[in-house]
Amino acid sequence: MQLVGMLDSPYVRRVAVSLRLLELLFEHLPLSVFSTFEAFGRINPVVKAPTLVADDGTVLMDSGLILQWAGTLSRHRLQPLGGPALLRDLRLTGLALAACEKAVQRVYEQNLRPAEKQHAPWIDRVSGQLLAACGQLEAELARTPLPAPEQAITDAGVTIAVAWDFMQSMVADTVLAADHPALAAYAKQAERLPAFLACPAR
Ligand SMILES: N[C@@H](CCC(=O)N[C@@H](CS)C(=O)NCC(=O)O)C(=O)O
Repeated sequence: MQLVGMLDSPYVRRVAVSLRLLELLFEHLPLSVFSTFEAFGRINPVVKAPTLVADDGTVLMDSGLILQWAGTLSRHRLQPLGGPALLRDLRLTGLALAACEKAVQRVYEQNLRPAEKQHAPWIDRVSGQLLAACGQLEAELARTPLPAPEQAITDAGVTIAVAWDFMQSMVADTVLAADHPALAAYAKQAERLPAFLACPAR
């Protein structure tokens, strides 16, 4: 199978790291949704990253759906089987994905629109949502830490770590590391895992 997209996207990196943790072989095609829009569109006309081209040629989008499919191909699991552990993992994953989405929206608003067309109320709204997601994540990790990533990293752990790296690279002026010590500490540990080291964002 082929994974299409750049690792500076937290969603692409989420999938790449997870495929490695699941011990699934894949070819990585680092195409950009911006600078190589047309080449990307020849593989997936919708031009969404990540895109997975499955072994039978099916073109699949959305990191969560790709991971759902990948999970069926592996003997490993990245999510608890059920019960409160799964519920917590899904909640933390949802918060981390919301943080990614709001950070990406902020970046697109500020980097893709001409300055005179930027809408301050929208930027404020998105920044508030971004901080809300990070604040909830920080509070939950501070109250009940996740297991050390080298012991048992789950989908939530992977998603939190890639989200943190992306936010620190793109919106660190808003999401201050000093205000999120539990998130920063967890992500730092996760980034030392071989699966993360093999998928550098930059
Ligand atoms: N919910 C999607 C979000 C993916 C996403 O928004 N990817 C961005 C790159 S970070 C993208 O494809 N942007 C181009 C576009 O939306 O036109 C997922 O989890 O895969």
